[in-house]
Amino acid sequence: MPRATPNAPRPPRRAASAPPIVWAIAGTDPSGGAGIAADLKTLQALGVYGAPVVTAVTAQNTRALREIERCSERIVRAQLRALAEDLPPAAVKIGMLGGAAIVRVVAEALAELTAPAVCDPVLAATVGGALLDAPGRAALVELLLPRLAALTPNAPEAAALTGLPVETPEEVRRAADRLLAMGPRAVVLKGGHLGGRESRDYFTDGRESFWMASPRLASRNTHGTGCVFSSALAAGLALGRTPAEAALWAKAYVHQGIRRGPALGGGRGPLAHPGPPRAARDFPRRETA
Ligand code: PXL
Repeated sequence: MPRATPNAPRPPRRAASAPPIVWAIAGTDPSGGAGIAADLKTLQALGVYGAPVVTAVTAQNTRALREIERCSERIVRAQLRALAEDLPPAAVKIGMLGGAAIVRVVAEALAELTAPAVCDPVLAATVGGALLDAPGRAALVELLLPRLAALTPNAPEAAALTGLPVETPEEVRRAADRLLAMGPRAVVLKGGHLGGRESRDYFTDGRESFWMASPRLASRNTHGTGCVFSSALAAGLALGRTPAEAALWAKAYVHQGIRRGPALGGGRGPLAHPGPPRAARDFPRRETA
């Protein structure tokens, strides 16, 4: 045997066993707090492989949203086809879509898949500014909701999609039931915008309904909580958790992220992404509804 020379390439290491793939279909946010960067950090931290499909580019920071440029249908369709041919997903996360044309392209791609899809019906940015126009909203209701494993609106999004008021616990339940009747197999209506000492989210899949309650944290670091929650839920589904288990895990991940968020920027800062939640205090209390 010849002696190994110092510069000889090392023999290849055995590939690690393949993690489940999650497609993240969303817009970009250069602050890294929200959008597709937040999705990828979340997916990585939770042990799945994130494949990013960009639908729009935004210019924003922790203080304000400045500009949006939507991708063409053509390039979004091409990204989805490239993934479909080579990297089939175990779950799909859908965030900002921008307009009806891209909603249609994404709905067509979902029709070819069996993997569960989670949609965060992104209508506005954390720092203000519309991220989906009115025709896009109508297309989302008509084409996308019926194809989803889970829909994860916050209270203003649930109100916009149903036309119902969403403020009291009873209104939250009624709006979630209405959304469930619009097609998704589960709805998590997030109560982060509703105020109160606790942040209370409502889960229903028509068979099982419960509240997920966590103490509200006094923090500015809530940029992209919607993106992070829906990505964590998709990661849970990709790893074989039920939608209810995945929702509880996702809320724990967001709570941990806000609690440990780095102090960055002068406005709404990003969450931390230190890995799967483990501390008992990050897990929500589950209350049967
Ligand atoms: O969290 C919703 C969201 C989705 N996508 C982009 C965003 C935001 C919120 O700020 O900026 C690009």
